[in-house]
Amino acid sequence: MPVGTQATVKTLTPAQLVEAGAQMILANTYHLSLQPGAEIVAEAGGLHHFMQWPGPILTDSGGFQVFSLSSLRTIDDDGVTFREPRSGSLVRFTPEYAMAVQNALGADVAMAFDECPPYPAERSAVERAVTRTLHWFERCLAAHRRSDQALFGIVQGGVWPDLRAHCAEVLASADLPGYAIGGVSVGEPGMLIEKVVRVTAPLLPEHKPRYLMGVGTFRELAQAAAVGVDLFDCVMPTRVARHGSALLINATGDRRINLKNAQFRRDFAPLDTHCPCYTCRHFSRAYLSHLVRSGEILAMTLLSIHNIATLSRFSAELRAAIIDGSFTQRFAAYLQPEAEVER
Ligand code: PRF
Ligand code: ZN
Repeated sequence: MPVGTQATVKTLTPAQLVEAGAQMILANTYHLSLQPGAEIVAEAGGLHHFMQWPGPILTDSGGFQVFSLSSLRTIDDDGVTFREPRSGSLVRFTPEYAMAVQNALGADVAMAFDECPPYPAERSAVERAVTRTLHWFERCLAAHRRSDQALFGIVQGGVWPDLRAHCAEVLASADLPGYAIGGVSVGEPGMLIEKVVRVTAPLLPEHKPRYLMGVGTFRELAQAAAVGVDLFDCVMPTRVARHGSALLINATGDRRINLKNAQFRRDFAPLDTHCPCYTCRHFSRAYLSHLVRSGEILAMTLLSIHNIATLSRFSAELRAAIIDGSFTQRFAAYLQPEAEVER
């Protein structure tokens, strides 16, 4: 899922997103509850209609954003109070409020309101976060009002396998339509991300979607898919695009190029000769380099199209390789520890 925090995947129209191969997008309860507010989106007929996105939408619950974006937050067993950066006013998020907002936004998938501890964190703090996340999950379930909206639970537990197992077991007993692995990619080294996902994914029901939140790179996607993760969201492809970088991938691995680099000023080849995206069908690296150097908005759009197309194609290749049995062989380079591949 490309990330459309503010009910827009930055710089792209829905038509451009569809053409780039995006199937489902993510939007944020935290941001949309502050601006324009859930009532306005509901009055517009819901998020799909408001933003004119034809495919499925998932809204994150705001739990993670409250913890990562707000200053002066205080957390108690009932919810979180924080200072809203724009107005400076105090805002309160509870599981009931997060569900009311998500019900009003009307995405296809709503996420439970969770507590995502940072890394590193004391084990006792992570234990408390798991207990809270599970209590809050029960309250989300009770407050959820829409039969046309799936509610996914979120597994927390930091880097402790027993806490992950406990959280996963309690959530799995609720027989939900889907499950997420939260609390990873919060500053820990790549090896730990892989390990936490490897121990957590198999604890979640095999026939329900497993969603790894806020991940990731090609390597992280391949490693997580290898242990049974189905769904991802990440700002990386669109964020690096807005900073002038393109993602490139071939049989031997992936890399990032920054179009500001002098070597591209007279490079009249497309970003990737094998990429069928709109950007690669029409424009040269030299033109993109010129747009980036000139600070033109079109650079962000064209690079975002290519980066989303590239990650969409990579996801499609992961799916195809799972189905035809070639996964382990085809993605071998990504399934080894990073140091061995990059040397
Ligand atoms: N919880 C929620 N959203 C998230 C995360 C989480 O733990 C993460 C962690 N990578 C990203 N987005 N609700
Ligand atoms: Zn392309």
